[in-house]
Amino acid sequence: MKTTEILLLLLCLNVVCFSALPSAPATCPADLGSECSGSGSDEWEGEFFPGIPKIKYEGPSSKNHLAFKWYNSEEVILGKKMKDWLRFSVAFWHTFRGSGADPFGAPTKFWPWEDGTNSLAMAKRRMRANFEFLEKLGVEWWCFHDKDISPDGKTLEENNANLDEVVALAKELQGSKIRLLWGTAQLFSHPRYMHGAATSSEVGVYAYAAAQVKKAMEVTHYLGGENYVFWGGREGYQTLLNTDMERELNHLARFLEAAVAYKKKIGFNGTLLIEPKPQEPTKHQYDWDAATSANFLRKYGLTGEFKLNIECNHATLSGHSCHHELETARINGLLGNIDANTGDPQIGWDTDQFLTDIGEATLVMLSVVRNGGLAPGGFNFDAKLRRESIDVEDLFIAHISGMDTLARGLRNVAKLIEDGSLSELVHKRYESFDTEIGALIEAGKADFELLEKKALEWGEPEVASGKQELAEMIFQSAL
Ligand code: XUL
Ligand code: CO
Repeated sequence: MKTTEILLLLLCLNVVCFSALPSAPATCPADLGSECSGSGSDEWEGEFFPGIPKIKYEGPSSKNHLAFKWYNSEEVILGKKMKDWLRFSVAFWHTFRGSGADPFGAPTKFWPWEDGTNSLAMAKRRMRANFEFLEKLGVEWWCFHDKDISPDGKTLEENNANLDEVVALAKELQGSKIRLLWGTAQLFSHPRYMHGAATSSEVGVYAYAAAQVKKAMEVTHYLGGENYVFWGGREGYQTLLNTDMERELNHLARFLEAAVAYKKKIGFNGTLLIEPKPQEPTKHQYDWDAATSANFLRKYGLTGEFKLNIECNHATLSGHSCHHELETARINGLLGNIDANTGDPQIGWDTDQFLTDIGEATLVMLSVVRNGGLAPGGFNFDAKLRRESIDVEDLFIAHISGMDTLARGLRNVAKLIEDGSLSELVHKRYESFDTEIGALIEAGKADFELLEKKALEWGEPEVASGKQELAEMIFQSAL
């Protein structure tokens, strides 16, 4: 039996496994980590995606599944090119390391360019595949986790050397056309991070995490990255009985402070982003939602140094809509980037699916337009193919569909703005405040004595209809 088959079998003994393994070609999925080793060449004969053309815009009537129906990159909508509103990015981890494994099943995806190893040569070949994918899809941005683009060595020094080698190739492949939206350090899968990284009870782990983030920030800067992301991973608790929450939050704040200082030291001008998520894998994460994260930044004096990366699936896990989270971030001046994905209404975990709901996409774009765009942030497709989608072309179809959905959302926002009746309805709803007394309230100049005087003078107030169904009707007519 080959090493990879033994590894897959072991994986299946640990979890309930339903797949027929022996027929699967040898491969080494991302989550098997450095157990897979091997040597080979990073070269690859011909194209990684033969038969897939450069994806073009063909318009809404096209039946070609390898064409855009709504996303027309150069078309100007609301004063900006679509590509500048949308700034799409491919997430390396899902698209190139996603194996299709889930808590009950082994990997299902075996891409032709994978040789079954987690070697440096394989990492470089995979990077070449990434850039061909971006070029054919017409996406100008990409995002990575350090651990997904390069294999670990035996020591921190070896890890860093491997990362340098892969990043040097990525820099060459980026050329002048492709840019890095953001980089991040993956501080959650290695066993050392079982208690968290910056919130670990072990000072050695805190230091190791700092060293890993330091390096990830350096390579993000080297690649011209526009942002750097912190996602908690295991920052949080399973039970407060064994957790000193106050101490952990302080450690986290000190860690982020050190990241700000290091960013300045190396001259990295990118935005630092925090990505809220309520739980998973820990029961409670400290960056629960946008409001919690904003308050954390305020309490620890970090406002001004960080923005938020709002992920739609994380929003719904926290019990909010994506639109709510985007608006909360926006009105706090914190909307930096969007991890564009969606969950499944019946499955209560982070399924990271491509967003295909036109209504939701329209609400997302409403916030983005109100924000004047996202730059230097963008839309990172933190989304993966479903376990059952195993053809190479599915990678293209999924991204095309996600891009078209958001493009359609943008077009709908333009329709709503042009029509004007929704904003008129909202404006009308608050018009009782467009008065002398309303202006005093909004300026903070109406004290309780004055308001009591008015209440006595006016008597029982008249209350108008909220027009909720009318708002929904106007919204629906734009979709
Ligand atoms: C996890 C998640 C991550 C971050 C980057 O839920 O969203 O992929 O976006 O670490
Ligand atoms: Co994310």
